Amino acid sequence: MRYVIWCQVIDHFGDAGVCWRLARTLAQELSSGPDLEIILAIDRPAVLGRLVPAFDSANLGRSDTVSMVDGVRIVDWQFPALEVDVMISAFGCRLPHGVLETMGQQDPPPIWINLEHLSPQTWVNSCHTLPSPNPINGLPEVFFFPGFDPQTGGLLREANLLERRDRFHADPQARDVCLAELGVGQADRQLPALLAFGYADAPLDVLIQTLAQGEPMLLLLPSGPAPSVRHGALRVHAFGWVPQSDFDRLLWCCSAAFVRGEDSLVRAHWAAIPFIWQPYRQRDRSHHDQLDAWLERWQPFLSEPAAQAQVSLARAWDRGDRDHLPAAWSEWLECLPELQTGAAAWSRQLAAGPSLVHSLGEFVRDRLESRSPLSHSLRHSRLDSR
Ligand code: TRH
Repeated sequence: MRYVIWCQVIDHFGDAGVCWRLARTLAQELSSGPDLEIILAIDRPAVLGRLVPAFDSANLGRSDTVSMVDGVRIVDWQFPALEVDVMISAFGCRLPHGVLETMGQQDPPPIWINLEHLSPQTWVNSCHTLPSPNPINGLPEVFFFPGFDPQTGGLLREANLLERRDRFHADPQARDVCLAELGVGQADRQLPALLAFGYADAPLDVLIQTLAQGEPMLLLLPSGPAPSVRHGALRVHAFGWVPQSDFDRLLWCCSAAFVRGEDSLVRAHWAAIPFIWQPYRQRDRSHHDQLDAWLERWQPFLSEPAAQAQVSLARAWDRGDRDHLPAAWSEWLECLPELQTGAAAWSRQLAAGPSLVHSLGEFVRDRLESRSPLSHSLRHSRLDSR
């Protein structure tokens, strides 16, 4: 059973970040026996190399150098995709020339899934798994939406993630060890930590000035690395960058976070901490609508004052509203205990649903079963009952 995931990196890290997490989780949780093959074809392997240090992007494509990492075969964009059972084009990427034709000549043709971006907006619910015939090869490309509602494919979540999170919190040394690995000094490791992972237009300077006037706190920045700097009561530690496999532990050290894009948004939900999301910037400013849809989803988990505090800070951060950020931060900080309870409740509700890989595996199995008996041998694809 051969899956090929096509990843075209637009910018930043999320395209590669989501595709890698999907590929790795499929390889670990979709057990179709010895013939399972998960292949990730990526057009800018160096971006993946930043996330996955075990992957040597410089060697990809050199002669027959093949990179196998965590059960995933990583290939370059010119990969000759033959005899593929499941084709996943991530975020609607345009498949390399020739792949569309090859797919059309394959018998039976591959199941073709277009893995869409995650959106908190509810319109995705009615579009999930809708097929669209491709004009070149006539094959149905199925739009597969991750999402927050049961009518979608759910969110990427490794089977043992929440148990690992809870074990981390139960271990009195874990946070100190993790922060020490980031280069945080012993005294500063006792402080409550806040991660700020935003886009260049985020008003980080105003946030630092505001935090400097508050209670002692450790601010973690994915820049540098550089020695910690003190600003009033604030310790700012630029830790550089951690491998994607350590990003969850980074979140688990924090009492709160600012995250962005798609993958770190989902990880913050699984960390079940109070957090603010900065959506990926869109030229038509539709990221404001994305944010408002996400803020709407907080309502059932928060009282009116806490929900308003979440809206005020998220909008001030997302819009770069330097004037309102200080007051919005103070208001949010006052609601932190309730924001913590609400974040944990929403996280539990999201975790009660099937993970994206589970939904994807079920969808593929149903499609194969609806085919001719020929595919009976493929029916052994199954998901561990995790
Ligand atoms: O980097 P991003 O802004 O990626 C964006 C979004 O995914 C957006 O939806 C997409 O359209 C655009 O790329 C092209 O944010 P995101 O999605 O959180 O991805 C960041 C990845 O980087 C995520 O997998 C976490 C990882 N990461 C690390 O591995 N180490 C780190 O130190 C940090 C801070 C992040």
